[in-house]
Amino acid sequence: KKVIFSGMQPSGSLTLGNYLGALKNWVKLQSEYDCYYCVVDMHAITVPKEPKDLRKNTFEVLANYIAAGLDPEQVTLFIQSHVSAHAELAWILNCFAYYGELGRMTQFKDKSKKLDNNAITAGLFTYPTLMVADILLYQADLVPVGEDQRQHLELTRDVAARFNNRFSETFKIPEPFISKEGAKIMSLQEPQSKMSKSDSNDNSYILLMDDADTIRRKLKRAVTDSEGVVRYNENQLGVKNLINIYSKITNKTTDEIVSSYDGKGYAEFKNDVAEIIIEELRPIQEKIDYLLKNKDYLEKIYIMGAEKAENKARKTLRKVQKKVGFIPR
Ligand code: AQP
Repeated sequence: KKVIFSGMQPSGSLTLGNYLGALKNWVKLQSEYDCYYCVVDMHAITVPKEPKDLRKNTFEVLANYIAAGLDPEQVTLFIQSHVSAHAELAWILNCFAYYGELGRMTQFKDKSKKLDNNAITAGLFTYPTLMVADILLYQADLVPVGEDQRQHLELTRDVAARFNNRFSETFKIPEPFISKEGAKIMSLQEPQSKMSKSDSNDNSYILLMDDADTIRRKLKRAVTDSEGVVRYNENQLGVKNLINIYSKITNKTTDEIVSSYDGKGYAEFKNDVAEIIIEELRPIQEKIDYLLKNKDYLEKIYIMGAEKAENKARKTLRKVQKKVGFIPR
């Protein structure tokens, strides 16, 4: 079986963007591939984070994975910090990634712009090499992510090829797996930027855990434009984003959606989008509630997952350590 690796940060609770852009695809791929799905808590401390929130969000993300349909018996679900090979390989790869290359990462540029100078950590800068290590440790063939992660995937391929050329064939060069429609869900408040769970404005995102009234309220407040006509184009980014969400959930084409709102206004359209989201999330939310009340079960899952992940990761790490010249103990 071909291998898949992907992960999400417990930098908050998961958004509709995380779900439609990535998690939904993970579920589709689980029976066909050998999947490693991780909660990347080490990535989540690259920006300031309260320890108690990190613990809470880590449990939530794991519960969200399972509730969205990932089967813990079929895929390997684990927490990144439980497998120390991630940190160990990341250090080595930091010595093969270039300063200039990391400086060109748009996620770093976007995130560092929002922080005070003395809050921009070295960890935020080297975040991409930790992600490179995550992927390469499992010799992943495919990495299902949202469009926003494409650049980090390119870096992963470059660093892997560089290492292979310098020594000998060590890493599999992974392919990104990015579904086209709705690959990037945008903020409801600033539809030119992506929907992000760490956005300070909570009207900008829908969480998988938002209740029906919250979803209705956030949709009512979603930014649109003064055109007043439901159309799919670059001048109506807010409306376009809502059409994408609608399409991704119902599998209707954007054309079908646009024609069904011929002569109707934004209020009715937004109202329908809200109800579609609520229906999609209802069964997931019931499972999330149940899982978060059963932490013992979640603990069993992540312990089992870490053991499986560690076995695979250790093999790659040993190979790499030997190639760079570290003496085995
Ligand atoms: N808006 C989005 N549309 C589509 N896909 C998205 N993803 C994230 N936002 C969108 C995909 O979700 C996965 C998890 O990403 P992550 O948690 O590693 O971090 P991120 O990409 O930085 O996601 P967020 O929600 O924006 O987190 P913060 O706010 O902490 O930075 C990835 O596959 C990503 O592509």
